[in-house]
Parts: sequence; C-alpha cells; structure tokens
Amino acid sequence: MAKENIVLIGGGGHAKVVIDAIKASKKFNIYGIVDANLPKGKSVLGTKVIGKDNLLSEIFKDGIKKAFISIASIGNCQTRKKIYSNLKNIGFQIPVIIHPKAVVAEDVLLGQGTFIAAGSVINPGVRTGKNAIINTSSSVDHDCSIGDFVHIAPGVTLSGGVKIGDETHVGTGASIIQNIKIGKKCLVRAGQTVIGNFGDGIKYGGSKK
Ligand code: JB2
Repeated sequence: MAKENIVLIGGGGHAKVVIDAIKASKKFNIYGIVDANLPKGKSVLGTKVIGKDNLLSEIFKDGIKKAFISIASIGNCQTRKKIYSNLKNIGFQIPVIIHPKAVVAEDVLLGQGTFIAAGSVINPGVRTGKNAIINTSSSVDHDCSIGDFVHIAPGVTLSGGVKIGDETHVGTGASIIQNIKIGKKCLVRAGQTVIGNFGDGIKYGGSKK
C-alpha cells in the first residue's frame, strides 16, 4: 500500500531527527518541508524545502492531509503553538511520530503531534498532551503526565509519577525524582536534579534569570 504523504513544518536541527524517525518508521512519505527562512530547493537529509507557510492551504487543497511540526524551539514553544493552531485551522491531521527504536508501553496515551525520538523509554501509564517532544534517549517512567507543547530534551530522566505542566522545557540531562510536580511554562535548566515541586513560570537552576 502506498504511504500517505506528510508535510513538515521547519527544516532545522530538529527536522533532521524527525525526518530520520519518519524514514525509519516507514509510515509516511515526506512530501516536502515548509520553512520560514530556508531557500526553496534546499535539501535537508534528502527532503526538499518547497516554500513557506503560506503554501500550506494550497498543499492541503491538493490532497496532503497530514502535517507535522519539525521544530523544537528550545525553551520557547510559542512558535510551535502558533504553527499547531494554523495547521488545525487549515484542517490538517497531525499524527504521532515514534522512532521504531523507542520503547513505548502498550497503554501509553500520546496527544496529537507528539514526537518520540530514538532511544527513549516511555513506561506504562504515561500520558502526553498535544505536540509534546520526548527527545533522544530520555526516560519517562510509569504514570508520568506530560503537558501540551512540553519539550523533554535529550537524556532527561523522569522517575515514576512526575507531572510536567503545559509549555515547560526540561533541559538536556535533567533528572526529576518520583511524584514531583512542575508547573506550566517552567524551565528546568540542563543537568539539574529536581527533588521538590515548583509552580508555574519558574526557571530552575543556574544563575540566569
Ligand atoms: O513559523 C515558522 C518558523 N519559525 C522558524 N514556520 C516555518 N515553516 N518555519 C519556521 N522556522 C524555521 O524552523 C527556521 O527558519 C529554521 O529553519 C527552523 C528551526 O531550526 P533550528 O535548528 O533553529 O531549531 P530546531 O528547533 O529545529 O532545533 C533546535 O532544537 C533541537 C532540540 C536545534 O538547536 C537542535 O540542535 C536541537 N537538537
């Protein structure tokens, strides 16, 4: 059976990881990339940039019904939120993409547009909201709850029952012990160890505001 076409939004660093996962999973044919800045015709891992976001309505009318956000936008998910809402307004379906070398337990529930990268382990009872990113080699243990537009960066460890609020970024290599609650729009800086709860809008670790 022919693979369904999918258009990608964004052709930077994260797109390479997404393209690799899509190719490995063999579920979709990548139709092309729309990117706000890259020149038309540029190749990203063999996939061409076909234009900018104003092409999306036309692409949808031409019969491409699936789209995926291939931008991670570290520490600021406003770009992803804006793109997600534009895609939904046009009518696109935004699937879940899982690298086949991730381990995802049977009962895990993943929100629309969630990306699960290679080497990550998602244990039973985990839930994600929409457009969450569980990045390379991260470990999300049983019963964790991950909000909308959250980015769990490479190498993060979440023990069982951790709750991460919407739009929070957990930086590379951070570790969070069991049953901790982190609020919305927080930043856990790379490499931090979190052993206590914190509320919305907190930037945790390091000396920067
Ligand atoms: O509104 C937009 C838009 N805003 C930025 N629409 C579209 N279609 N494209 C947009 N872009 C494009 O996303 C930029 O022009 C750029 O080509 C791309 C973002 O690439 P960048 O490499 O800056 O960020 P990323 O989120 O793909 O990857 C970062 O985060 C990853 C987690 C990188 O720093 C990676 O190294 C990292 N692994």
